[in-house]
Amino acid sequence: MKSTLNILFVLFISITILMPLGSLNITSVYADNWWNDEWAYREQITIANAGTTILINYPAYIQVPYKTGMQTDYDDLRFTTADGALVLDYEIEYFDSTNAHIWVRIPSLTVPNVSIWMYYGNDAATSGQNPTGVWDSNHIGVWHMSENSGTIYDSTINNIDGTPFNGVNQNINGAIDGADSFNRNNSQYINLGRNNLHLSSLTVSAWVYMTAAGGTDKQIVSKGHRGSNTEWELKAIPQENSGRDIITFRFWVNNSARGVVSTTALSAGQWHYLVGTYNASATNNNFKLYIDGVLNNSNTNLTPKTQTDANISIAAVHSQSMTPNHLQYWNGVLDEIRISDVPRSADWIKQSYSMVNDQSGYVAFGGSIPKPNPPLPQIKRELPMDQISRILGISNSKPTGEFIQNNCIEDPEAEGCKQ
Ligand SMILES: [Ca+2]
Ligand SMILES: [Ca+2]
Ligand SMILES: [Ca+2]
Repeated sequence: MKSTLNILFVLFISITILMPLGSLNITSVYADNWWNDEWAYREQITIANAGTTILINYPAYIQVPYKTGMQTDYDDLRFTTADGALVLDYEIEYFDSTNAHIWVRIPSLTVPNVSIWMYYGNDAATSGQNPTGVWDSNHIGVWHMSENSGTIYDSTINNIDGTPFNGVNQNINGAIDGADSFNRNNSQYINLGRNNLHLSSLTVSAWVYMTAAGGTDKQIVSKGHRGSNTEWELKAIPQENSGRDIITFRFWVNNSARGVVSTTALSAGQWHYLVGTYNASATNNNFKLYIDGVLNNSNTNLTPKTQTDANISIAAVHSQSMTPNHLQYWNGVLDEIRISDVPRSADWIKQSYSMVNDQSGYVAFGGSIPKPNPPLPQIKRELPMDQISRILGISNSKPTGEFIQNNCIEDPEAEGCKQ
């Protein structure tokens, strides 16, 4: 505590001697104020950037361990930028007595890292969550699939909520907390609706776990089918007799595939992060497919996609022209499905994989810091310059910073404060 105060005192002097004569609002000299005196603790969180570009409005996945002083339901968590100027939007996907799984929107994830503050320790605080603020307007849908039953909620402002069909097992662990498990023998899928949602560029991503490879094509997420067209689809295609599946992200146009296919096949029984991007304005490599954060393959196909009036589905494709009207069911677990209306960058995708795959390698906690006592930012009186001179120790007695904080500001006439 003493050393902290002395450091701040040096800061106080160095700024003040540059000030013109007159009165001074002392609060303004502290560049790194305690954000809010109602909160008893803060801790620095440093997030490493896996790539080489700054990511704007990046939703960072952070596992926050429970700390003494926190509310047991984590209602008192708050996050701010390093300078305290911005309170950051966050969404708690899940919590228990050990930790909370949280998405925090980072305005600018700089290279090689960025630091933010996490505040906690306020028994009176109610939840500060703002999930729709975490997912910027390029996120069309975000499904954490953490529900154990009923509606599968979209965390974005678009509210593209899903309805499960035919006994989807919703109470299962995934890559990030809860997920949903699908048995193709029971024709299980999730209907997201929005048959009129037509995107130009897009990114489709999911964490996937195949219970078994082979069989038929297995849909992950798709915008459905009519006649000889499917608007878009991300799915697994079995390789004959190999026991492995390749992955494709594509349009189906007049009964022909237009898209990209993985150069490697995936085995069952493993989690993988799959991302397909389509850049509507690119004239080459407009399709890209990423596996586990790495570009696996790209392809150029400039044939435009055909809009269909079929629904968006998870774990199947909806067909307006076939009976039954869903087919190609997934077999296994799906988690964290997202649709965006921009082609996400390679660095964005690498970051998204890395923060889940190696959380402790990308998120560092700096240790709990209790609120200083007396709290420094509470010094709000405007003082005349002659008093500031005395407080600054431009005097024979040269009082220490700690002494000044505790005594001279409140009572400049006290012993040791006078010239
Ligand atoms: Ca509470
Ligand atoms: Ca999840
Ligand atoms: Ca679930």
